[in-house]
Amino acid sequence: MNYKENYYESLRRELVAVVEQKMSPVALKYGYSQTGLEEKIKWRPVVLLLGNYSSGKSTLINELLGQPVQKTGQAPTDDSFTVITYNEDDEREDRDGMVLLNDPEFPFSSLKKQGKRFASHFKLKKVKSPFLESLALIDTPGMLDSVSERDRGYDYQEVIGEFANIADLILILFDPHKAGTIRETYESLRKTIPKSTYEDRVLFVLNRVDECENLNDLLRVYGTLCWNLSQMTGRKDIPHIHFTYSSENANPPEFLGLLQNQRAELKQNILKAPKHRLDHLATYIEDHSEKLSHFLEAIIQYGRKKRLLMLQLTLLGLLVSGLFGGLVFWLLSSSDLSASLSREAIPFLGSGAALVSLIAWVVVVEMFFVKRFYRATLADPEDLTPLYDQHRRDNWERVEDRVKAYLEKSRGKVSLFALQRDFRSIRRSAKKAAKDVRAALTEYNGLKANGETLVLSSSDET
Ligand SMILES: Nc1nc2c(ncn2[C@@H]2O[C@H](COP(=O)(O)OP(=O)(O)OP(=O)(O)O)[C@@H](O)[C@H]2O)c(=O)[nH]1
Ligand SMILES: [Mg+2]
Repeated sequence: MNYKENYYESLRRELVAVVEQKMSPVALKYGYSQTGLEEKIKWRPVVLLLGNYSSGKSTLINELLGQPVQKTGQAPTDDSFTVITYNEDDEREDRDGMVLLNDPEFPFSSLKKQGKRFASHFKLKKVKSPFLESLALIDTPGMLDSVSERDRGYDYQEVIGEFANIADLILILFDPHKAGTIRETYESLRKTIPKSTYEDRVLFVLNRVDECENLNDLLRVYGTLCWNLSQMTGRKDIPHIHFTYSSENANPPEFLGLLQNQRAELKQNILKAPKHRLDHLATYIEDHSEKLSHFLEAIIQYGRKKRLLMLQLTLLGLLVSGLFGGLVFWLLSSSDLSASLSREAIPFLGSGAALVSLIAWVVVVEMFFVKRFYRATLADPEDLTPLYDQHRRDNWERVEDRVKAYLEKSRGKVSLFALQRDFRSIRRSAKKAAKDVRAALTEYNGLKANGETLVLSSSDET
């Protein structure tokens, strides 16, 4: 390993350690996540290929690997998610979904909740190919507009979201016949990938352009794709789109001479996936620390509101029971009974009445209002958090259900002290990690790639 690779590796380990030691324990404790947050980021760099059926995902993968690993064909060919990773041995090794989901070496355990149907559509192929030396590829079933989630037997959008979280680079392939009909895929990406990294992590590819009859046809397809993309993204600016076609076609139409096949450039970009890993890790920490803080903040707010409500009710209860005790005292002193009672008995009975009414108040009235508050909060948890900008609204959308689930599970009994301590610890470690990582990334990017030479900063030179 040269200096730069060493630097990369130690930085990567450091980031995974921050997630594992600081964030995961809190995330698991409160049910923010069911599996350790580090699980998704500790494996090798991952490139995810998405797109319509027959858009050429598997053909591209075979081309990258230099061998026919994936089945290809004109009709919808593959309904499985296939992870393709490096094998030391020449002989290919395959694993089925169940094994893959349960093996802690891999980052897929959070997909276990998708059930057996998903497991039977999930597999791993270990292939000896130089292309896979520093990354893994994930081939996905083509999008079919006619297939509903029920037909699939698992939640396709959620699965795509989980893979997108793991992936360092995502390719979305279109073809001229179905340019831009992948709203479902797009929606799950939008929900899972932080906006700030979207542009760096997603590559759009218009594939099979050799099937356009002429330049006019290609421009028409490009126009349709741009229109559909802007409809999906809600943005007017169009992302860079790679025009590519398979090298299988030895006789591309003449007009393509005007247009460079960006296949080679695309391959180079895919090979850069490991470079995205550090950025992905830094963003992963920032994103989860923001969401985890928002999650804890909402539960803390619940605890505070409940404490205030109980305090107000207790004060009111003291007042009511005091008045009631006073009333009993006054009634007893002014009634005929006062003669038959000893002098100490009347205040004693008055205080007793006050105490009993206070207990009754706490048990009946206070509990009634606290339960009502609990139910009202579950019905509308948005009251727990100020949503003053779109960023917070987006984050809230991702954590709201988890906040509800925690409140339901704990039946609204939360420990403010522990929550506040954990909240502070997450803020502190994430802030420090994010700052250190950004500084380290700048330094890393300044290092020369060739061997052990590095650009010295002025402080290093002295
Ligand atoms: N002309 C042309 N044909 C292509 C190109 N890429 C793929 N094909 C053909 O298109 C068909 C579909 O390709 P696949 O690679 O199977 O597509 P896919 O996206 O994996 O499809 P599913 O697995 O069904 O989702 C195959 O017959 C390929 O030979 C291309 O660039 N140009
Ligand atoms: Mg395929």
